[in-house]
Amino acid sequence: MKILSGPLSMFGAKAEIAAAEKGIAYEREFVPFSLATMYEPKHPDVVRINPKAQVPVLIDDDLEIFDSTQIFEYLEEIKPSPALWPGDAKSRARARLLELRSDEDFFPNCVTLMPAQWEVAGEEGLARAHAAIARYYDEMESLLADTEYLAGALSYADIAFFMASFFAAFLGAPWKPGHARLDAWRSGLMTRDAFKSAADERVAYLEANGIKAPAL
Ligand SMILES: N[C@@H](CCC(=O)N[C@@H](CS)C(=O)NCC(=O)O)C(=O)O
Repeated sequence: MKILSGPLSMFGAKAEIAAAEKGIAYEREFVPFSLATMYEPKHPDVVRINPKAQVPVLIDDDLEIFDSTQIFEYLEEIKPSPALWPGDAKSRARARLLELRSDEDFFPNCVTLMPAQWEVAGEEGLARAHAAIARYYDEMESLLADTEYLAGALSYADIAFFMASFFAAFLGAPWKPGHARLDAWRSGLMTRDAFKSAADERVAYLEANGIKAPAL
């Protein structure tokens, strides 16, 4: 199995963490990426497999798929244990919704904080993104009052929000000191090899490129 990812790809890191948590052996290939040229030139397999030409892409013999959430579903099918979706239907639906919201509700606000977007967003847009991120952190902080992980046991929802909040932090939106449960949640995840190595690698890439990485 091969995962095409990127040295600063948060969606690629999701796929890498999930495969590692499951104990699935895979070869990782980073596509061309630099802070100056971003994902250009595109990797030919990425262009061929994903109409959006984005990573991650997973190749497993004759299977070629893309999108981090689709990759989660495939990994869960081929190696159900350890489970990364909860066992009962309602808990699983909640976990899936949290995973989707991390990508589609929380992360777009982080994209607004990227320097290339500042002019497009304007001051008001940036303020709106910061406020939305802060509200989301507050919501996750409350959720963690009753549970160690976002959806009960460790799940794909944790993987998604761990990486999304990592990106928010280095883009200038870390959570505030009042978010003690989020701190404990992230520290707990950082004791797991899969999470730690994905985060450490991204920190090393940022630092090698002169960008201050979030404190983990
Ligand atoms: N929904 C997709 C998003 C993938 C995505 O945005 N990938 C980024 C890297 S993190 C990418 O390849 N960007 C390059 C581009 O859009 O040209 C997923 O979950 O995999």
